[in-house]
Amino acid sequence: MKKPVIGISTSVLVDQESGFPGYERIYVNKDYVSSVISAGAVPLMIPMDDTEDNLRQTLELVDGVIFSGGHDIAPIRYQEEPHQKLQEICPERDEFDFLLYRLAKEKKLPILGICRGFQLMNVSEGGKLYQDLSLKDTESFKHSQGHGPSIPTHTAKVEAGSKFHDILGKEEIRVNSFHHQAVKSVSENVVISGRALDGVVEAIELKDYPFGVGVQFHPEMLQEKEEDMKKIFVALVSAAREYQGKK
Ligand SMILES: [Mn+2]
Repeated sequence: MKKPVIGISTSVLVDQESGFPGYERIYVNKDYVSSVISAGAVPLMIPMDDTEDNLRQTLELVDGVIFSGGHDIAPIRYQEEPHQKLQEICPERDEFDFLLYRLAKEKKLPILGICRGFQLMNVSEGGKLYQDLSLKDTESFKHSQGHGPSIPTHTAKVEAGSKFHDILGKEEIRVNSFHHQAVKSVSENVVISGRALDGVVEAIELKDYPFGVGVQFHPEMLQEKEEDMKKIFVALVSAAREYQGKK
C-alpha cells in the first residue's frame, strides 16, 4: 500500500543574501519535512496560494495537513486592533492558511497545527489570542527561549481523557517554547488539552473531528531526540493512513 501524504503549509521568506535581494521565496523549515518522513509518510509542501480551486485540487493529493509556524495572525481575524507588542503579520499568508484550513476541515482531513498553525486553528474556530504574553492577567514563564530549538525548556500538563493524552500516554511532557502570543479563549468547538504550569495553553484539539490537534510548541524541532514529540507525528500519520483507506 502507498504511504499517506502529508501536506505542509508554507511561508514566504524575503531573500537578503543572494544575488536577488528582496526576492520572495516560498519555504518551510526542513524539520517539518524530516518529521513527516521519519513518521512514515510522504511530505508535500503546499505553496502559499489563495486560489480556492487550486487548494481544493491540492487537498485531493493529501491525507493530512500540517499548519506550520511563523508570523503573528492579523488581530482583525479575532476582532481586535493591533497592540504595540504585535509582531510581524503577513495578511497574504493569513488568506492562504485560513482558506486551506476551512477546505481541509470540509474534507475531514487529519490536521496538526504547530505554533502559528495552532493559533490559526484556534482563531478559525472562533477563539481569541493574547497579542502578547505580557497582556495576560497573571505573569508567565519564559515562553521565548530564544536558543536551542531542540532543548525542551518548560513543562506542559496533559489533560486526562484528551486525544492528546491518548497520543502521549502520559500526564506531563517537556516542550520547547518560541512564542510571544498565547490562546486567550477557545470556542465551543475546541478543547484545551495541554497547559504550561503558568496556565498558558500549549495544546488544543477539535471536538467531534477525526484528528484535529494543535500545539503551541515545536515538536518538529524535538522529535529526532525526544520520543514524546515523535509520537505526535506518528499519530498524525496513523490518522492519515486511516483517511487514505477511506478515500
Ligand atoms: Mn510555551
